[in-house]
Amino acid sequence: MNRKTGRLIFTTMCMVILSAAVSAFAQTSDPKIDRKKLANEVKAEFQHAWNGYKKYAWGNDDLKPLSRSYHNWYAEPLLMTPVDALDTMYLMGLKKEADKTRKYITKTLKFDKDLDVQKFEIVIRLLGGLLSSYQITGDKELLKLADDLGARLLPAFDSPTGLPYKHVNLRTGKVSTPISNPAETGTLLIEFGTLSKLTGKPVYYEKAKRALVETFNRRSKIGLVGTRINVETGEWTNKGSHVSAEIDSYYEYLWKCWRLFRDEECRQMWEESIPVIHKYLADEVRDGELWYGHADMDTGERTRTTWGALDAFFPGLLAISGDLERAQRLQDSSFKMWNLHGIEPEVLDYAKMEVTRPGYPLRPEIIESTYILYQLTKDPKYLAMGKKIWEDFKEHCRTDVGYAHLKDVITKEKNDGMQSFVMAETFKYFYLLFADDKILDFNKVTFNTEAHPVHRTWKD
Ligand code: DMJ
Repeated sequence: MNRKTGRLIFTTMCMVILSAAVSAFAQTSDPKIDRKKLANEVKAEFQHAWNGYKKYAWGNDDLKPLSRSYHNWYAEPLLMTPVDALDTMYLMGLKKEADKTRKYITKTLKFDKDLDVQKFEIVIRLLGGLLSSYQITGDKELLKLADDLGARLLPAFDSPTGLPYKHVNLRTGKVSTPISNPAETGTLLIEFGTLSKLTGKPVYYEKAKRALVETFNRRSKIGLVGTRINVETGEWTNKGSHVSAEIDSYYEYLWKCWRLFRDEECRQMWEESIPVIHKYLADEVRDGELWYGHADMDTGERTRTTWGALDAFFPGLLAISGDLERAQRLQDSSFKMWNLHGIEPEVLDYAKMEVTRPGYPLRPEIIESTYILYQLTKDPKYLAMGKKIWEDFKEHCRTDVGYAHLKDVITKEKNDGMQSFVMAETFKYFYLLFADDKILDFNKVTFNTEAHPVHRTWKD
């Protein structure tokens, strides 16, 4: 064991002991939060949204809750909502409904289609969803589907750099859209790596790992990555650096792939990246509020003072990687953003506390971080935070047939959309926050970026 690994294990052990100590006190200390009641409420609301999907969008990708119709991403549906929702149903104990849905998926879903799909979205939602539900149920048909999908996506990696193209045709393997971003080139290894481990085919791990490393290798001299990259030349086409859209889950997978696969190179890439993020992106405003803004990847100079709904995953990532101090301060900032209008905006200028992009498409990241922080601290503050977020979410986004995006968090005007991630992530994290901790062993699970839980069931 080297010194870094030793330090890491020591820090993790301290966190576990500390969590256990506060846990005994915290679990009984707040009579106002009835976790069981809240968990049941979340489950009932998940069923409400699922029933809306079944009634008005069955067999299609997403429900449109205002027009009571449906939306498909491509010319033919790929069952985004059922696949994304399936493991949430199992975790909520909705076994009968989940079994019915699983059989429907294995009978209906086919990938031999002439569709140019966006590889990243298909990987995190469909490949991730099929693999986690396979691990939960042992249904080999789900693994077969995942293997078929994985093989059809592989041509995307055939670029001169090994960085994958953004789109690939599921039938022909034809690739398109060479301008991609770190989130799309670097958020593949949990899914492809797990597929390798479960099928015994190393090619999946190798291609996705190379894409992650090639992304890291193109960091600037000061160690930051940019927003857009050309996968044919390896040149950056947008040099904005941040932890927000188009970069976010690249960092998430550096840490999580070390955790899931014990891949030492992933840990090293994470350990080289994180101090640079703190140095150039962290920003303190007013009386010691911590936020993370945008900077130029070459000079490190501040370019924007914005934070948003997508960025709100970062406190959770800091927490699981052992930095509880920054994680808690940053989560307070996200919660401040949420409370500004009683629902968080897509983007906020934290220096001025002004909304710059007012939509809210039912994003899960803030509740994901709340759940992680509660698991690691057992501080009832996070239950209270989750309860407030849940109540606002229900009040402003619920419709008669499901949940709807908000066009504007200030006016609370709704938009006609309910993306599949609300079933995979938003309801799941709300539920896991309030439900019995025994439902899922937090110390053994790794969530992909779409909240599909993956377990290390293999031996290296
Ligand atoms: C999800 O599809 C994933 O969490 C992704 O990493 C980011 N965006 C959405 C949810 O906001």
